[in-house]
Amino acid sequence: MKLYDLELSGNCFKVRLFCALTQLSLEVYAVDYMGGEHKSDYFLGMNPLGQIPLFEDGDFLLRDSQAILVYLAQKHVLHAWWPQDAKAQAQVMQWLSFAANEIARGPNDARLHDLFGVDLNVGLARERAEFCAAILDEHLSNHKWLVGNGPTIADIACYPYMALMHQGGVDAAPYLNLMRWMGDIRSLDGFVSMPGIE
Ligand SMILES: N[C@@H](CCC(=O)N[C@@H](CS)C(=O)NCC(=O)O)C(=O)O
Repeated sequence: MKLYDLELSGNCFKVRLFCALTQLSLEVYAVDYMGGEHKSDYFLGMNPLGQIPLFEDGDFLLRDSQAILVYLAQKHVLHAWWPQDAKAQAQVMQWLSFAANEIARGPNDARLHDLFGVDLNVGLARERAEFCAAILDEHLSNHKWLVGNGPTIADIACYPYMALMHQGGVDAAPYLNLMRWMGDIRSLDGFVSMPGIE
């Protein structure tokens, strides 16, 4: 299994982190992102969106960090991470969508502005980041994990850009339940980090 990766990408980190936590072996290929490799003809042939992460398993190609987490957990029968019960699975999906939408347009965008100089409405992105933090903080006030009694791919999908939120100018410290949850994720056996996460 191969990941077309960028070390500084929180979306790629989701896949690296999940494989580390579950001891799945992964070949990591560093895409020359600054050189535009992800927009080259050969790469667009594999992912017409021109985005990383891109995942390869034999002749199977898959884009989108959330979809990759689902594939890995289902293929490797990691049912604790991807529950098979209808309600729990749908609740995991709910948070995967939150990661792909609200978190992407909030803390992820604010970081893209501050760290990578992307021209976007950073005030709005920071407002959205605070909204994400508040939603998670409230949920985590009476749940140890996002879904059920243990970590799932929902936690892995939501964690990176919340932990990197400070790089977009938003402080997580006032959100005590969020801070507690991020600490619990860092304490998981096999946890690996990325630049920007202590
Ligand atoms: N929904 C995708 C988003 C992937 C994404 O936005 N990747 C960024 C890097 S973190 C990228 O490749 N951006 C280049 C572009 O969109 O042109 C995921 O969760 O993997």
